[in-house]
Amino acid sequence: MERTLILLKPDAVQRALCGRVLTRFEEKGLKIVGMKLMHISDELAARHYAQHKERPFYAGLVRFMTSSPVVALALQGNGAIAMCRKMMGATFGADAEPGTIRGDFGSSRSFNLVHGSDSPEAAARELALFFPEGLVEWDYQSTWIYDASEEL
Ligand code: 3AN
Repeated sequence: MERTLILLKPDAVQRALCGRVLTRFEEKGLKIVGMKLMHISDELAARHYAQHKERPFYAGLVRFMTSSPVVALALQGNGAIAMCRKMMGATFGADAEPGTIRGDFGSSRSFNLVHGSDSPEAAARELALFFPEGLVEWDYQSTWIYDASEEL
């Protein structure tokens, strides 16, 4: 089982697309083991994007990511990291294939709706940054479908 950090970025939240994007991940079979709406501080953005510090787009990227709330998600599943990256599509919507999240919902060349960890090392680092309190352990139970609450 792998876990990955997904961020629904400020443009996804402002465009009221959180539910639709989250639905795609849930329908694919990924399990939510962490979820919260939060403002990213300048310090957290700097730590999260440390590897891009020297890139020309860094300042704009940090400004964008701290401008409005994001939804931080920890998703779990077999091959979750690569699967989520595939579902996200190419970096910007204008280039992303139809059928991917960025390809279907985005046409910008700077806003791109979602972040997903790109390796097991990045996932471990990023999950610790966004969920220092830890993740939620739980199992799917069919009793919730059949309203057998007295058996819980
Ligand atoms: P991805 O999110 O597809 O893994 P990376 O890792 O190349 O993309 O870049 C990390 C983030 O930096 C991207 N999600 C994007 O928000 C931002 N970014 C990358 N390239 C550019 C660029 N040329 N202009 C503005 N932002 C960029």
